Amino acid sequence: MGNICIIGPRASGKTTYLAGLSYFAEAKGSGRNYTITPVNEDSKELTINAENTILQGLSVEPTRLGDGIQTVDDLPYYSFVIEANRGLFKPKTSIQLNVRDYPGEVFEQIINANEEDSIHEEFIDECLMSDVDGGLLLFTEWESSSDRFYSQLMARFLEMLDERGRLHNYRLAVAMSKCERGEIWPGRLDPEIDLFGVYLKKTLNILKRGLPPKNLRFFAMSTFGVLGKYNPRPNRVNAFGSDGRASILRDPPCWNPYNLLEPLYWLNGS
Ligand SMILES: Nc1nc2c(ncn2[C@@H]2O[C@H](COP(=O)(O)OP(=O)(O)O)[C@@H](O)[C@H]2O)c(=O)[nH]1
Ligand SMILES: [Mg+2]
Repeated sequence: MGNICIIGPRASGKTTYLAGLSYFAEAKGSGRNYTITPVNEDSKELTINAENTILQGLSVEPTRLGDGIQTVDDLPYYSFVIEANRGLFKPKTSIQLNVRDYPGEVFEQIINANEEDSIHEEFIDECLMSDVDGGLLLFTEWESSSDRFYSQLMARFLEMLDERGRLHNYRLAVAMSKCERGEIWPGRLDPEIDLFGVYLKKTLNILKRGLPPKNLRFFAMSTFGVLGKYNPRPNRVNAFGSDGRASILRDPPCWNPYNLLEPLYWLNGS
């Protein structure tokens, strides 16, 4: 059973992804082949709110630095166990998913963090602890103008892996989230070439140069998915959630999230 953490900049879809994982496991007719069990208070609450998050856009209030947050213990921590049945001849997979709900800016600011910023240090220490097998990194902007920023972030992240002796023993699943968006949906089939290789070339190159190929893989994911196999219209609409604009599921009976579990299986080495 491996420990996996989830990281990503602001609004990359981390909370929605976790809500989607727990709600999809319950959704009628989803043909789910996994169970997800919340194992602490924060994750139980997230599970209770999952339906509202996905159907009404009432996502958990975004956490902002400065709201009295001094240390990582002031931030929610979600802990789940996922058990998946992947087919008749495959062993059951068991995954321990631990996610500290960091405000995205903690991740975004690793570039400028200095030694007094203990929260950045704690964040990175927690994500790169020796009993963490790997991380799922969610990116959301594909426009080429984001490439410069993402590549700087990744250069710093690789340095931090190196400082902690994790450069050769940390798996990194790099995912483009919200991939049901029309412009990028066709690129989901080979995201390394058709998404990262086209829009985020610098980011791709820095990662490929820095990490052993066996520890790096690119994914495309979407918590909402599209309306059908032959109907590539996004299964999402805009709504007003607690946090202003939010996306919600457009047609719940047709819900088919894309690649929710695949990055976790790969990170888990199964
Ligand atoms: N189009 C689309 N929007 C999404 C998806 N997942 C999340 N979002 C939206 O992206 C915004 C940020 O999501 P959130 O989960 O709060 O991001 P976080 O800050 O990384 O936790 C919200 O408006 C979500 O409704 C997705 O799969 N597709
Ligand atoms: Mg969040």
